[in-house]
Parts: sequence; C-alpha cells; structure tokens
Amino acid sequence: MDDINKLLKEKLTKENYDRLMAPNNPKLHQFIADAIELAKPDSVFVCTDATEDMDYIRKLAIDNGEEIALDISGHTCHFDGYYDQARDKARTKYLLPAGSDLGATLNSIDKESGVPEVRSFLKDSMVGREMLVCFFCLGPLDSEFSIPCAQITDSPYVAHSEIILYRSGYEQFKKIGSSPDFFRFLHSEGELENAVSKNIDKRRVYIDLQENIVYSVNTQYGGNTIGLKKLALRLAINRASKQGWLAEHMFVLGAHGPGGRVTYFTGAFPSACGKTSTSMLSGQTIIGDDIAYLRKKNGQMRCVNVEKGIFGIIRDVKPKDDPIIYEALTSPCEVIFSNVLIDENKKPRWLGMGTELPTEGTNHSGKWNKGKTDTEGNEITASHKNARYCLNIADLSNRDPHIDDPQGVPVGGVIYGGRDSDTWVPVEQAFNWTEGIIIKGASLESETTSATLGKEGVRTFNLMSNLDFLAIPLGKYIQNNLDFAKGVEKPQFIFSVNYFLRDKNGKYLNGMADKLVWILWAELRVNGNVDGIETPTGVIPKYKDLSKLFKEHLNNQYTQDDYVRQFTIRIPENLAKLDRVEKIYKQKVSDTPKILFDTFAEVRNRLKSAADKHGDYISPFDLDTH
Ligand code: SPV
Ligand code: MN
Repeated sequence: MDDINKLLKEKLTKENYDRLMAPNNPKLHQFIADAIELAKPDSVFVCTDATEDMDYIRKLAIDNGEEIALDISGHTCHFDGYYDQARDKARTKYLLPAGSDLGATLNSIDKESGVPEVRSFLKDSMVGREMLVCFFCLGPLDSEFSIPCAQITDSPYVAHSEIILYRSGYEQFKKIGSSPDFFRFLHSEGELENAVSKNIDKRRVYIDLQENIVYSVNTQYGGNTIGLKKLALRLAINRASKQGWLAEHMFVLGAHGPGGRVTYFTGAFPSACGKTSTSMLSGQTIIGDDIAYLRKKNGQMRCVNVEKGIFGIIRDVKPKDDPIIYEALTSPCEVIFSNVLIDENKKPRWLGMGTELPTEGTNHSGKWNKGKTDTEGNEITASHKNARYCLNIADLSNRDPHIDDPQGVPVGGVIYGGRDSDTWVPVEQAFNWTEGIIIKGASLESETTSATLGKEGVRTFNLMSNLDFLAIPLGKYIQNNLDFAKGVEKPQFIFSVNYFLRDKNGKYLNGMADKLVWILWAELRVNGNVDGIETPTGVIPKYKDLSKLFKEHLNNQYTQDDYVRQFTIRIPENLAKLDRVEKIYKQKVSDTPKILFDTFAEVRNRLKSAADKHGDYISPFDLDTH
C-alpha cells in the first residue's frame, strides 16, 4: 500500500493526488497506480463532478484534434479511423481463467495468454499524453440499481462522450468508501496517425469478469472504447446473473394511454433496428434508448436507464421521422457527431437527413468528394452508415420526468423486435411469460447491420438482442429470464414487433410511423382495454382496434387489405424459423433449458394444426372467431 501511495504522490500533482485520495478506496488507488506504471502517462488528471473539470476535458478533445468545433455552439465532430467504424466482435474476448467455460457461442481467450497480450499493447501507450481518470455511475445515483465505475483513458473524446452519456460519480465514490464493488475500464487509443488509432491489427477489447475490469486498446470507436456502454453491459450481465436481476440491451419508453395513463415498456432490438426511434415515438416520453437494468421489488418488476444520454445512429434522422432528435441536432446544445460529413460551412451532414448532400467535404476518409473510393475500390459514402450522435437526454423535449428516479419505473410490458423480412407479424403478444421469453426473446433473429464489422443483411440469431454482450452461458441466461417472473403476481405481457416485413417484391409492408400504433395497441392490451385474436404463436390485434389507432394517431385510413397483408400468419416461415433456431440450441448451447425444446414442440404442433385447418398462409379474419 505504501508503494502505491508513494507512486501516486510522485506522479500526480498535489491537487490531483488529493482528489484521488478523497475516496478512501485502496482498490481504486491500486487500479490507477497499476495503469500509470503500465501506460506511463506524462501527467494524470483526476476528474471530479465539477463543471470546470468537464470543461477541461471538452477543451482537451478540441486541442488534441480528436474533436472539431462545428458552427453551432456546443456541437463538435469526431472521426474514427476508416477501419474503426463499428464494434469489433472478433477481437472482443472474455479472459477465461483455467478450468472455466462460457460455452461455444461466446468469444474468449485464456487469461494466461490474454492478459499479457493486451497489457503488452497498453505498455507505454500514454507516453507524452495525459491520463484521464473519470468517475461515473451506471443507473441513477444513490439507488439499488447504481454501479459506480472508474474509467481511465488517454482519449478526451472517450471521456467527453462519457460525460454526456453517464451520470457523474466522483461523489458516489466518496460515499462507497472502501467497497471493492465497482467496475474498472482501462483504455488507450494507442499510437495515433492524423488523430486516429493507427495499429488496428492490435485492436483488442478484453474483459475480465472475475476482476470486473475491461482493457481496450488501439481503437476509438465508441462501442469499443466507451467503457460504460457495452463493455459494462457485459460485466453487469455477469453480476446480475449472480444476484438475480437482469441487465438488458433495452430501451425504456413511457407509452401514454387514455386519460393521461403512462405504461412503461422495455424493448430489446438489435443495433440499428429501430430501438432508438421506438424510444423516441411522438407523444410518448423517453427514459432510455439502449441499456436497462431490471430488478424485482416487492413482487414488482422495475427498471432504470443505465445511461443519461444517447449514442444514436444518425443515418435517416430527418425532421419528418425523428423531429425531436433532429431539433436537438440542429440547435445549440452539447452534441458530439461522429463519422458524419462536414461541409464547407462546418455543418454536419449525413445520409438520409432529408436534404441533398454536398459533393465534397471532410469525412472519416479525410478530404472527401462524391465518387471517392477506398483502397479496395469501394465507393465511400458521404457519411458512414454507422455515423452517430452523442447527446444528453436532458436536451430532448420528450424526457420522462422519472428518468432519474432511484426506484426506477414499473415495467408494464416487454417488447422484442428484429429485422425480419418474412416471418413475424408487426405486433403480437405472447400467451404468457414463459412463451414470451422462449418464442419471442430467445428466438429472435435479425438481419445484420452496419453497427458491427462484417457483411450486412445476413439473418443471424440474436437472443434478446443481447447475444453480442452475453457474459454467461446462453442457457443460463434464458433460465434467468424465465425465473425473473417468479414471485411476480401477474407477470408482464411480452410482445414481439417487426417493422421490417416485406412483400414478395421486397417492398416494406409498413411505414416508419406505424410503430406508434403497435406500441399503443400493446399499451391498451396491457391495461385490458382491447381483445385480440389468438394465433398459434400468440395474440394479434383486431382490425377495428388498429384502424381506430391509425385514424386517431396517424390520421391514416388503415384498410382491411393492409391489415391482412401485414397480419397474415405465415406458417412455413414460422416453422422454418423454429427449425433454424432449435438447431442452434441443439448444436451450440449445451445448457439449453428443457422447457425451450418442449415449448418449441408445442408451438410447432399448433402451427401445423392451424395449417391443416386453414392452409399455409392464414388471414387474421379466419382466426377471428368472435
Ligand atoms: C449498438 O451498436 O448497439 C450501440 C452502439 O448502441 S455501440 O456503442 O456500438 O454498442
Ligand atoms: Mn445498442
């Protein structure tokens, strides 16, 4: 301990040393001392919750060239390297101690070789730089949900993003005293060339579940570096599994029903499948758009947003579809744009913003003009498809008043959705919690998007939209979800939604705005205000209820033809899906709970007998017996 103190005293100025010592936490001090010895920064800045400290980081990001000030006050732009534009799943691994096993689907590396490897890349990585030590809190402060976090980084951009996205936690650290119960993140962007990470082949994100520590190096893209986001989600899933709660890739939305009633929904969708836009639905209020913790209290499910900001995909954000976000992105408030196009007037421009884009400017490839190709001969789009914005929910007009409630909000219903062109109907309620978890959540598939590196449009299995972040064996995770309803008097309804259904010619069967109707129908259903029609897989809306909602909320004439096209039960596609998903569980998930296979068998039988009676494609009117 004396050695640690000595080292910190030597390397930190008196002011920073005093700041670091104010939380009387040996484990924290050891973490910082170790990182200093390893990365050898020139100086160390300890960030408290004070505005001046955050301003210092904001300024550093501009001074070191990681962010560029844009024309509107508070707006900046950051570029990640050309090959560093999304989460790197292949190089993100769990550090596995000898003798442990996370199952075939999770990417891992022996701790014995992984720790020295990643530490060798971090060695001396901060020479000539300032190390930033920041404190945050996942979930509201002073709450049963709170998890304090310490982030070390040499990237002011990463620290700045976290200032926007997370509640500051320096004071929280003072309160927890010597508790070892916090998450730790050590990040270095590594060697830079033109302000972007140079050694992409040495990009690593390694996660130590025993120590609750994540190492990230030679990368800047937020999904690989912002420790509190998906890296903390992995640690939280592991912790939640041990403590009997859930950490989910979910938005939390306040859906506003008749008479001023608010029903909160949590919803899991894979990245770039409409999660943020669902949480931003017009006339509703947002708690969060990406990560939620769910706990049971006195037999009630409650949830919080882990974050306080949004790191959202900017592509297709336009005034018509996303008026509130668009307003924030074009008004003076704090926003970091990343990987967009900057035009000659220092304005950010992006694909699908609703206006014509300039033919030249600056983007993630450097100076850009229309038609520019990369070294592989691919045309470089004006902005990257995974370009993002980072802003405070407090700057949005639809912020829900309970966002910081330490008790969280009650979960009214749960929604699972994916990018599915041909199988699921737009909205359906599962018959009960168990079927919801198994037939909806654990059966989720989605076509891949630009949010991760690799080919797009490939149908992939992604249970609960959380597969990328799971830190425990899949079967155990499913069992935890099933068990979460235990002790809950009336378990919540679980719904599936599908915004991406297409006809035989590939044309989308729904408009972007229609999702509002599906959610408001779910709100009515949860509150017992509407009946539905039973299908082999759950309960779908009646035409009359949808037609009323379309008229009232979207001023649309919803036709019976539209309804039949969208809500036809597609038996062969549903059976094929069950076969595909079951095969994965049989072949790759050795701890799959037996009830999953039993439920699949039962639903398969229901689908087959419905087909015997009504044919392969069943109109919802044929099933409407009342
Ligand atoms: C996602 O891809 O699901 C995101 C952004 O929310 S990232 O930080 O990359 O995870
Ligand atoms: Mn996400």
